[in-house]
Amino acid sequence: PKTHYLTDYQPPAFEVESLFLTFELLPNGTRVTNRMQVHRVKDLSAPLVLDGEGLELIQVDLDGVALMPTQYDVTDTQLILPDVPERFELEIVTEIDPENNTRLEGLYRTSGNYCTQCEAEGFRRITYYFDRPDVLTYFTTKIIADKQDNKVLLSNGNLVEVGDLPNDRHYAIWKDPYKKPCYLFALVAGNLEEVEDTFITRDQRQIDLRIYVEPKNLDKCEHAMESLKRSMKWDEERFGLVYDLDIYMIVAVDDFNMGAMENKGLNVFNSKYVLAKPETATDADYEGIESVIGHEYFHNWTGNRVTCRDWFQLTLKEGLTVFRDQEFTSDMLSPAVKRIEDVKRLRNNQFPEDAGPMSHPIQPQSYIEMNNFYTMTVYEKGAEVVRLYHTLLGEAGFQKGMQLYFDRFDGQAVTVEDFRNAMADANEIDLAQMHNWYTQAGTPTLKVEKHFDAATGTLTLHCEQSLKGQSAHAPLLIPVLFGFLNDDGRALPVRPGENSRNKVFETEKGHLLKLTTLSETFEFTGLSQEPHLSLLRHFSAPVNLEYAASDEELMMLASHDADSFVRWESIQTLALKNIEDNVARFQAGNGMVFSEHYQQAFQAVLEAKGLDPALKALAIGLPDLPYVFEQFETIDVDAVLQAVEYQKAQIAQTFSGALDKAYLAHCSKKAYCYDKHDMAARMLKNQCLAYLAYGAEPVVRAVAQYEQQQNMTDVLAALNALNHLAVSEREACLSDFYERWQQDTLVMDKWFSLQARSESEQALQDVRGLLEHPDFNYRNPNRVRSVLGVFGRLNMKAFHDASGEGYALLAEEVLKMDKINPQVAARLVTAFTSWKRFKGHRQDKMQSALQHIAADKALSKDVYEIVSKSLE
Ligand code: BAL
Ligand code: ZN
Repeated sequence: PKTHYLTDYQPPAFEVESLFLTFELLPNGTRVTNRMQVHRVKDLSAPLVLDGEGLELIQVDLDGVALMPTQYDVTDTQLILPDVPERFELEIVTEIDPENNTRLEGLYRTSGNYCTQCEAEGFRRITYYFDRPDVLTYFTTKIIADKQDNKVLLSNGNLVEVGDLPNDRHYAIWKDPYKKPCYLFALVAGNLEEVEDTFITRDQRQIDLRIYVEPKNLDKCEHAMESLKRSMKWDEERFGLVYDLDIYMIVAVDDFNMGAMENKGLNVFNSKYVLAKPETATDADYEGIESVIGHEYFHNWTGNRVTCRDWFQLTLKEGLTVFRDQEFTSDMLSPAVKRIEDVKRLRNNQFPEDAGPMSHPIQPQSYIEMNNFYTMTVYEKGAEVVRLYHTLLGEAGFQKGMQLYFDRFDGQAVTVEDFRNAMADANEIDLAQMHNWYTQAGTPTLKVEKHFDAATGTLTLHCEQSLKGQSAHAPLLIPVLFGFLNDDGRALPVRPGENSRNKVFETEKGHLLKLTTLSETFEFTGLSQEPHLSLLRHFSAPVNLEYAASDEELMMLASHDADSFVRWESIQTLALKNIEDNVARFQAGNGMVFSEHYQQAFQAVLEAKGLDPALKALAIGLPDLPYVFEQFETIDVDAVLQAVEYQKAQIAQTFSGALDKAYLAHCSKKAYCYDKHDMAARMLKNQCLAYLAYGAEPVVRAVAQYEQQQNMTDVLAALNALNHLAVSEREACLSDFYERWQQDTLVMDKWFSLQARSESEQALQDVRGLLEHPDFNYRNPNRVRSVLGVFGRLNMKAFHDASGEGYALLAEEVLKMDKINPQVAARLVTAFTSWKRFKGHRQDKMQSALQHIAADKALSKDVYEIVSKSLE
């Protein structure tokens, strides 16, 4: 397969003035007529090359004259017209088969309805076109379909005409007044029902809001609609950005590769991010819906109005829009909780990606299959890099930069450099060094050493940055938010010494130190005592911090620091130290210990007065396994799992009374409400419940909570608590759950995923059973992910079973899935990418599984790219 390089970018040779698409919808033979007005902008002799895949070409007309097949070339991926005039009209007729499109790229059918997914390169599966984001044009779309099965006919922009046709057919014409690249095109048709509402913009325009769903789901749209209205209001208030069409439509479909898609005026969503009611959706689902609805809405400006020049710029729109959705959630719920959740997400998912064979900078330099680069790195690390600008410039400076960005680039396809220059020019500062964050892969390590001279009251902080395996990397600009504390946790003054005045700043987020070189010393004076350091407050840069804090210091920070992130981080570090210690003990054949300091910090936080219960829940939770694994050069699965098991059991045993008390104190009979206080209470209660299930009476509370059936958050937490136990209560609850919810696809995904991640001895066998279950469906990505994705990513015990059977099972399923949906298969195979990190026989067996996949000669380029890079 071909590798694409950023350095090969060439501007397009042709411009499309307008595009008129006609779809005659039929499940197995949809006819697409594409009429475009084109003119040449450069390269007088260049042929016209259009992208197209999986299309049956019926006819090509140039300026109204049908071409003979000898006048063009058709390959598997292109239509080439060697000789075209400077300005011309081209009409291309193709036929496609939506019913058998299991890749879910281009036009396909889901639950009997038609829908599209074009990003990144799906439009070429609809018609021959310039499938690249820097060719923008005005789209008009005519949809013709059978009336009986397609009451609703939707596309981008405004509805301009509808009418009836012979043979019980009808049509609709949609015109989008904004120029767009084809990846933002969408079409939806079928028998969907709509929920309607309106939003009044700050300039008093009324926008029609519509959510389209299958009739059975009409009662689950309220939260999504409220989330949309909140997003629209927030973007006006915080970013000054107002919606620009008269209608905003969201369609929920069950079969979707991504979470959702920001097509202009017509978002298509994975139903998981639309449908919710308290009985069926958890707090995490509600929060996810609000955030994804926000994300897609925010793309209307950051992505659609200003788009990407090429796919190497993906983080331009995704990093920025994730940053915006993070800020939205933070403003709607709790900023402290949101920041910690985002850091956990980054560390559990992006850090391992960046330490493995698929590691890439937020602006990748090359790819084989673009879909493989919709990654945690481009999205989440990309958002962290946008956050760096925000930290450096402050809210007002950042907004000035955004304003200039839109003033300069509205309606254009641009680059990450354009964004950086707008930020720099608007604030009249030099941000050139930020470039290094875009071009270097890997999680940087920030090492800090302190030295205190009591005689002069001077503190020196020596800071060093490094990137693993890169001896001479270009230095990153690392903003470090920090504070000094005395023994009681009170803030001490920060007075930069002579050499540090221009590197230490007062910002709206607190004291900020700017590290711009590989190694630098910062001096602080006027200190009457040696301060404790609170470093990387708010997690101000996506780095691994190495600072040798003592247990006493960590305990003090966990109890007293002004910054919630540092408080959480300090207790997490104590937990991690305890786990690491026990891993070493296990490996040496010694008994494990339960750290006194961790116990004290745990108790202090659990019993702290006035602390947000959500922060308590996060603090007393153990670091997630992927992050624990990341701490080790070589991963000893057995030792880590034993150490974590031990830690949970010790917590349950030592704190059973306090956990039970906290559990009861946060139980409530109140009806479900999506409210941060109620959510916080549920979070703490359910964290306690999870620990109690490792104690002396594991099932009592969980079974009672399950039986109450108060809301899905609590029901699922109860099932989770029971999930690792080999007890009849677990089976009884799971089967009751199945009986209640077997008709609800999204709820059934939870039932599948619970079993796929069970720590029980039976798990491997259970996963085999789930794949044979009548409700398992290889064509539904959510269902596949809820079994195989969860198994490979979250079930460390069963996936890494010493027999190697977990690996063999996933390898076979990847091969099977690759023939159905390569994008989904490629995600599943990432469970193997870190194989070199594992110890001994596991490493060998993971390698064999990858080699087995690689031996398939018909692999998709999606899976091929990941497997081949992993085996290099
Ligand atoms: N653009 C792909 C889906 C998303 O990030 O919104
Ligand atoms: Zn996005």
